Amino acid sequence: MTASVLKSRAAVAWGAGKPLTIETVDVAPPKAGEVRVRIVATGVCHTDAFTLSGDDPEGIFPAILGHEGAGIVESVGEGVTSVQVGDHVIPLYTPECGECKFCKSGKTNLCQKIRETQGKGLMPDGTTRFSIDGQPIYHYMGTSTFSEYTVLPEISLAKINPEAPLEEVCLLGCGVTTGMGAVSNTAKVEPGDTVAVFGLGGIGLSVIIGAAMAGAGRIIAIDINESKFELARKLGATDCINPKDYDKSIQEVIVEMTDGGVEYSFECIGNVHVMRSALECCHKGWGESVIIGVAGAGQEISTRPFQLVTGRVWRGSAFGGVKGRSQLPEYVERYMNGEFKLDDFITHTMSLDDINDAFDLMHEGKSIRTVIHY
Ligand code: NAD
Ligand code: AHE
Ligand code: ZN
Ligand code: ZN
Repeated sequence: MTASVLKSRAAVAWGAGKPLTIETVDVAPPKAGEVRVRIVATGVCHTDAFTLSGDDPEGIFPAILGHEGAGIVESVGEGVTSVQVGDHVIPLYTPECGECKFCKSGKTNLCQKIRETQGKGLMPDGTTRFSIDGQPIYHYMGTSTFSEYTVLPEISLAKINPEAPLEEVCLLGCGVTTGMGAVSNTAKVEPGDTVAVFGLGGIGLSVIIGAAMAGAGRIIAIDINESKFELARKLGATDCINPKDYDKSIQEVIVEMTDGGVEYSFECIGNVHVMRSALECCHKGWGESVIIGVAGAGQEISTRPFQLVTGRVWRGSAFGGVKGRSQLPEYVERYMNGEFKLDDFITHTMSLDDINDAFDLMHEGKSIRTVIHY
């Protein structure tokens, strides 16, 4: 049966700094190579707030934000073969085409097949599938999970175990995979290593899970909001420290605590000053710092080049280095096998109508993840 335009409830971001409003949006049928998905649940990640704030150089409005979702295929466009109606899927903001230079390199998960149009809020053919009374509404990160129905390229979907609870595994669409993957794929933490984690939101706490799984000997968790410490300890942090408790720099504190610095540090905030601290708390000669946090337009990192000359390494990680179509289903299986939990992260659940509260809770430091149920 040929798909037709669907009415969908969606949270629309009309401009930087403005609250989202719930609208009925027209969602066009999927074109060739595209898939329309009914989103069952979506997390709210700090990156959604970052873009809504106006700090994202790629921010474009009006748009439907959201990139940490899970859902069920509603209809498929011509030529789609890898998923069918009824399949359970996780949308991927980092697609995997398998044929571009990046996919073939074996060195990165950053498929570039549709990156240009995705960054402009458009589908690969340069148009949008969302509209209100004929006015186009832009896509976001190729996913737009703050809509009950969304359209994605086939290469932007990971097909997952239909037994997996979508209200939980949606968190594997960004936060938890990003943190765990940064430990195993980007840093490659080894048993006995000392690790420092800056920022204990959904990302930093997932780094802690990954570091504990990797057998890190010491996991130092750093945040200015001490209410995050309890869960950090539960997940495996051995030391929890608040930079505000010291009259010297946090990097000096960590270097003293660790007899010269950590093997690996992770910046999970998006603060360029903390990125410097994260690099400089690394051990001379071999310490590596992984930037995960996303910083606003115009912001730049700095350190003395001597820090790098003397063997520290600065790296970055997007979606934990995970190739979504070939590797994300395995994360779902590992979750289903009880290797790690997701419910610890879900501090709040709510309906789409209340989505602005999810952003407030995040800004107030009261949530780890809010999951929106449709
Ligand atoms: P969050 O808001 O839930 O958590 C951020 C944490 O940092 C909070 O606990 C906050 O108290 C803490 N913090 C803020 N300022 C601090 C400071 N100066 N010192 C110490 N702690 C401080 O955010 P999140 O959803 O966990 O996302 C974290 C960052 O990761 C964001 O920048 C987000 O955009 C980015 N991110 C990147 C990727 C990627 O693929 N690279 C994926 C997801 C999120
Ligand atoms: N649009 C921003 C870049 C934002 C960014 O770095 N996004 C991460 C994912 S954050 C998920 O919560 C990412 O995957 N980056 C790789 C990419 O290709 O965007 C900007 O600064 O322009
Ligand atoms: Zn995210
Ligand atoms: Zn590719």
